[in-house]
Amino acid sequence: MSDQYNVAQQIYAKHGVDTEKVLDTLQNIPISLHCWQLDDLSGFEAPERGLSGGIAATGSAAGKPNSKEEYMENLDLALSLIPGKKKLALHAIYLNNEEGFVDRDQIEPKHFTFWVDYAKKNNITLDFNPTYFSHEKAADDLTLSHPDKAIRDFWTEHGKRCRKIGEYFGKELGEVCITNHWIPDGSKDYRVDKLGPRKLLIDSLDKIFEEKIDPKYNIDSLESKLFGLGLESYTVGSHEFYSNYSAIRNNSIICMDMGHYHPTEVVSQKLSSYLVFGKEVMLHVSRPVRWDSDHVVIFDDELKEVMLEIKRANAFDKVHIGSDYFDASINRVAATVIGARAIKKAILYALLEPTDELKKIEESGNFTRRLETVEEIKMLPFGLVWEEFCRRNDTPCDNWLEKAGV
Ligand code: RNT
Ligand code: ZN
Repeated sequence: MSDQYNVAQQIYAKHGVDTEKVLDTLQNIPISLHCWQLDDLSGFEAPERGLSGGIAATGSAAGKPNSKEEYMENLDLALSLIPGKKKLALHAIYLNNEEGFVDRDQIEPKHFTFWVDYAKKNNITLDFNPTYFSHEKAADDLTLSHPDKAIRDFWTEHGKRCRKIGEYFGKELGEVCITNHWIPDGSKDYRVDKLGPRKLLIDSLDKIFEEKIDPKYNIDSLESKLFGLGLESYTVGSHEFYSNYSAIRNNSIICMDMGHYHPTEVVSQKLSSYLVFGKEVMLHVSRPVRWDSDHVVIFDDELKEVMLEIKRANAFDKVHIGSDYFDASINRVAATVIGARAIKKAILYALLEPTDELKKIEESGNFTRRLETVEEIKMLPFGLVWEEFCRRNDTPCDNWLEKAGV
């Protein structure tokens, strides 16, 4: 234990915060690291195939992995630089198809056994994402809501199979897998019939979720979006659509991506409206910049605010925290690590908040005092506790870029 940490411990104790308890709690809150920042979402299915569906990884930094082996080495390195508990969020295109091409409606757990082995070896667990894009059957940017039944059936089959893979991960690894469904479906320009595609989407989702799967092993989340690149005018799977679908059907939870709302609309303000109903929520921690939804996450105000909301609601067991960003303009391993560390820092920051003290002031009705206290506690020595966390996890706390040879 460093002297500096001891000082921080005493300062926080004066505010009624036990830093030892906080460090224990932080240790066990997993973040689900997305696998796709490391290779611009190329995957192993057909890496030469470009991205579709209104998402893009832009930039030309060197170091994109040239093989699966290189990819796995980079993943090892990234994981070693992120302190604390981790899950890994896979996409369906990161399958093993070394024995021949396997289409999305054909994937099975056996194409992912190497990930289960990897997870066991690295003491992590897994989440999953169907890949409803970057495929010739998604060329119209319509999948589960496509007017052509054959195309809808293809993607419905993909969704069903992904849930079974999620169940397999959950059984093998002893921790629930969140299978997160995001579809690109939308329209670039003015859409007249906005109801029709949503009816088709309801129907496809009902089919995907027909089979009950034990939520001990797999939970499905539905990720909404405001708009995609080239799909600016209409998104079938909007926030309102999925909120209603999951509440009415009670067969899934919502995934809120922090980059998927209007610029002045923030996830931190929405969370409590789900938590108050006892709902679980999946989070995609991302960073919107103007029209882009996927910049590398940094330790900014909204990230802190989101974690504070979870902490104040005592809901770290209800909110599944995953990352989601892609940037090809900087080193990809470093980008992965910078974002993940920012998320962990924000969780720590939230856990260290003297929430009881603040709530008491609020209840007293002294709002001047409330604002003053909120401002002053921002100066508490949170960084010293972060250093201690990194130290206890044998992870560098500064200059890790050089230390790791990134
Ligand atoms: C896209 C969604 C989605 C994707 C991943 C790759 O806007 O955020 O989560 O980023 O599925
Ligand atoms: Zn997302």
